[in-house]
Amino acid sequence: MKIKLSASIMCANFSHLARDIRILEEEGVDYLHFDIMDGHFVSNFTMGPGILASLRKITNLPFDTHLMIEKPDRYISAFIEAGSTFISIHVEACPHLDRTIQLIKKKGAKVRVALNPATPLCRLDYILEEISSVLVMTVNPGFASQRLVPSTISKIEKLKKIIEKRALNIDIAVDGNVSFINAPLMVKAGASVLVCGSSSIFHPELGIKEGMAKLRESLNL
Ligand code: S6P
Ligand code: MG
Repeated sequence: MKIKLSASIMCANFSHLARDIRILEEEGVDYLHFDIMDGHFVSNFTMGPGILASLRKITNLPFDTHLMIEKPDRYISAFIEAGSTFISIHVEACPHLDRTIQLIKKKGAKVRVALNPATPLCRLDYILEEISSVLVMTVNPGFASQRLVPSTISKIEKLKKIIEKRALNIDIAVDGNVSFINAPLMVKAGASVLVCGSSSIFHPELGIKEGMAKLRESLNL
């Protein structure tokens, strides 16, 4: 599968968002990743649908929206109307997971189902045919600049085998500490969508262009 890069906007410079998005477009990223946090499912706060709607006017890049919120059903329509192409929901926040998946599809977006590092793959058993991708959290959600949870690499490998065995066309997306060192390991394990934040594209010691070049070099892209 082609490797797709999803730029984590949470790690961009919020006082220069339009400028950063222009650079990301020039650099050929595939998606913009929006981390939505409500102070409950995770302890941090980030942004709401208004910010996405306003950025929707300045770019055609697909929006990859990651809901780290309680009761996500309440806000799915708002984030799709704000321009999201993909909606990620956490199994840990969805007691009626199939219903939430069907709601996203009915509203016209593609579904990614996200798993925290300690959540087992068997939570996907009965919904895998219904979704376009799985988001494997490779850090505990809530914050940028964390260290990889090492057991998530074998989790990606196991998920890849399950997808192949069931002959599905599903992307494995990975989110958290996708660094120049970890990214190739994640891709080797089976990941095809990389969420890129402060460990690569928005590395604090590099500009976006240098971060992209270094990431591409590490992946031979
Ligand atoms: C974490 C969030 C992520 C981060 C991204 C940051 O809760 O879902 O999308 O924004 O992982 O990247 P990094 O390279 O700082 O871990
Ligand atoms: Mg995320």
